[in-house]
Amino acid sequence: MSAQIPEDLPFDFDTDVRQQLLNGGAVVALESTIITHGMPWPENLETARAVEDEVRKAGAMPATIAVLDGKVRIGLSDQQLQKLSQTPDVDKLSRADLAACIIKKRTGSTTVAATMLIAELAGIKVFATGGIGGVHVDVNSSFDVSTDLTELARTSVVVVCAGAKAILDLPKTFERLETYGVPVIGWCCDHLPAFWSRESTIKTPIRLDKESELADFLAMRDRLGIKGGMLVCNPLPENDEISQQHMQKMIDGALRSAQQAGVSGKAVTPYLLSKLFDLSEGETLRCNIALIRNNARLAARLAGEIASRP
Ligand code: PSU
Ligand code: MN
Repeated sequence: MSAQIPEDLPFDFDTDVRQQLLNGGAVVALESTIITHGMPWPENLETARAVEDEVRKAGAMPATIAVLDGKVRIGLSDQQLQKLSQTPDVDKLSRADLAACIIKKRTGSTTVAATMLIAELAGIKVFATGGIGGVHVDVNSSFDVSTDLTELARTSVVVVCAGAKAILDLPKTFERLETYGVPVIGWCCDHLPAFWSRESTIKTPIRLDKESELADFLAMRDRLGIKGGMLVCNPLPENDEISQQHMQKMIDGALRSAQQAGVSGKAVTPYLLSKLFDLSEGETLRCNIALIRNNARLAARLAGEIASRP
């Protein structure tokens, strides 16, 4: 089914992405906070390119989303990708900050929440990321819960990830998603993945094994008029995982050091990811790259299946 391009919105579509959407072809949205705040240079740029290639090789069109000098870009050129990956002090945009960044003509990268919001407006149904944000372990004192969860509750986009980042309180994160009525799908697994590790102790609420099942599920939700996002949790390949035990020791160390340094708010997740990179001597980054590529491949196949339906 061919889509309509929302011409009245302040969006700049990449020409290929626009054409693909008009043709009703498969498009996969990609976020940009992982480029600016999630990975160091030059791995951030290499990964952004590799992820786009994975989507293309699997037969879909990648659309990396960011705000560049106040313009919402749906699909970045290689030059724009290069520039963004080397620009310091880029804003980290969530639902709350998006409009302000546009009117102030600033440059910002989009988190899962902001990317979902823009993808839905642009008519893109599938989105691939590494891991979503969620409930932080110190939630009782910090009240820190990622907007990614509320966005999943309200915005109708399929988000493919390797679970929530394991720096979080995973049981509380999935409890919250259940409260919000967000379907959490374990892709070919009985226990949900824990980002760097293939498995957590949390049982998969809904297990799916085939692309066609996911498309049927989505179509049935549409028929029932159920709005909101879905989370597809895709365990990373076996050879790329870091064992849960080994990860937990490093996560505890990173959390202690964040507390000592007094890090709070938007800075917490980037701080923890970079601390883990140091503690693991680069292993967590290698793993993060493998899992996002893996998610991009699955997202492209799902987008293809969904686009093939009338
Ligand atoms: N996935 C990754 N690395 C990241 C992120 C996701 O592999 O850096 C980003 C996403 O943009 C996500 C954000 O929305 O981390 C969560 O930030 P916070 O916990 O501050 O909501
Ligand atoms: Mn937060």
